Amino acid sequence: MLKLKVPEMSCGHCASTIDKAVKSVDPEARVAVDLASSTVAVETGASENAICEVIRSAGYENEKLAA
Ligand SMILES: [Cu+2]
Repeated sequence: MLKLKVPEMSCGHCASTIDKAVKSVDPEARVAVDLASSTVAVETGASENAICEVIRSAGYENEKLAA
């Protein structure tokens, strides 16, 4: 499981933008957004870098956390 810190994520709209971005890379991905801690957990078969990149392209800087 990939865990990301996404500091600028602040509401449900951000969460759904990030969810869609991840699913554009891997439609089967499981995405769990926790707004309270500004973290996103992703279960995916895609590469971690691809997920980080697509979230960044959607406008959200992010940083990988230790799993
Ligand atoms: Cu938002």
